[in-house]
Amino acid sequence: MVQLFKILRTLIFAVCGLALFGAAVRLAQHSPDSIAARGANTIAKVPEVVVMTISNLLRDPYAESLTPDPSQEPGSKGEHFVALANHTDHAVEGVVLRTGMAGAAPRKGWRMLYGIFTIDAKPQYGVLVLSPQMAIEKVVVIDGAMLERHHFSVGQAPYPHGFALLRDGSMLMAFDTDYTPLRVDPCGKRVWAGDEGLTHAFTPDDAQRFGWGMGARDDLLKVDLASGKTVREIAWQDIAEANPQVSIFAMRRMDDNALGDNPRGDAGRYYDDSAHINDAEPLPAAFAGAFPEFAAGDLLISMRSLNLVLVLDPRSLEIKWFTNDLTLRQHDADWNPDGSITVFDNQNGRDYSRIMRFDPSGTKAPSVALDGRGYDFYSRIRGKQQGLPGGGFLVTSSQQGRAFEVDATGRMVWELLVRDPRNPGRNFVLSEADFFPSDSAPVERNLQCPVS
Ligand SMILES: [Ca+2]
Ligand SMILES: [Ca+2]
Repeated sequence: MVQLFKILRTLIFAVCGLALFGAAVRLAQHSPDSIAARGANTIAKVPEVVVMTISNLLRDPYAESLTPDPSQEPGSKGEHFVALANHTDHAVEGVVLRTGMAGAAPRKGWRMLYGIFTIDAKPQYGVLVLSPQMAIEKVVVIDGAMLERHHFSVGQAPYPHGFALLRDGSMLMAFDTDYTPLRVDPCGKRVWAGDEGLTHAFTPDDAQRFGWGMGARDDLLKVDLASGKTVREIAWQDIAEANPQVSIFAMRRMDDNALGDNPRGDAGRYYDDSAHINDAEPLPAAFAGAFPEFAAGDLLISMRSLNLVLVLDPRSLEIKWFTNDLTLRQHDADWNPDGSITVFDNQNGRDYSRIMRFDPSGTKAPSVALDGRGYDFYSRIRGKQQGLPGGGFLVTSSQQGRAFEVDATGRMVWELLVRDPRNPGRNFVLSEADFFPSDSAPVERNLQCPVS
């Protein structure tokens, strides 16, 4: 009898739960922002989270972040790499360096690496802070418990992506696959997890009040850096509609010959991943004088699917400049203090990647600023580039698990690989390496809390 009562009670609870869920779904159609709608949305995602959690338990979550080690591939010259000096209490394995090429010395300055590293005998997301002597001075471990997806704690993300060091020494971090971004203080503690998933780069504005990232809907998101809350969304379709004279967006639109008819205004829908925005970077006021065509705060945007790099006024959505005929599935467009724009040109599907330089004033023709053929440089997807003071580049060749620096004369000065000690011949994909001057105040603030 007691057993029957328990079964009946469970059934009644289940029916009530289903009825409530159904009511919430109906309400969601009328008021998508209501608490009931958000609750229904969260419940609807439970099966997906359960499947993801089980699959994460069954497979190596880092498997898809591994990539061939270029130094172990056929045809490699077999250069000698050595482990980085490590002044921290953490054991760091697999991060190896070679220097002293052609007598060149590394430029004086700090570097930060953001990616997956073997820390304390297991793969972990982290930030390594390298001294001007290229020694590891600090390790920030990003505990998987900090990561969230759809407001659930998930443990692992496939790939850490955008990174930025803020003036107070805290760090912005983005991950792929709509995991929420993080702000992490210099002591490695989470300040916040954002309210929306971000992918790719995550770039603060001048005041560091807001940051720009890319959302899961292939949109631009403006995020309040004090709270992690999204305050504005710009869909790529909004940009296309505001600029009907720029027909590039229609390249990813399906159309129909409509034989026997001649319809107007029937623009078809777009292919999936039509824009694939991967970078949005506000023009710093300090550089604005070098770009008279633009205003501080204008966004330099890369849209991978369209081979398109453009400058957008985020207020009016006017496209002020664009190029789409030289780069191929590019990433990381940067403003430079000399008035040029450089772009990490993946050249996806070809043999080598490169860095292109554009002069938006039109005075100088576009040029190849760094030709990957001289450096065995190829990253089919992803990648970061940073112009260095005095010339040269710091290049993150993500799909080689590699970073290298080239001086103003084109000499490679150092080269670093992130190997996976568990898998000889395989490297961890490296998200980003950033250079900072020796007297960088944000780096000093970051180092004030030595987490190791
Ligand atoms: Ca950039
Ligand atoms: Ca960059």
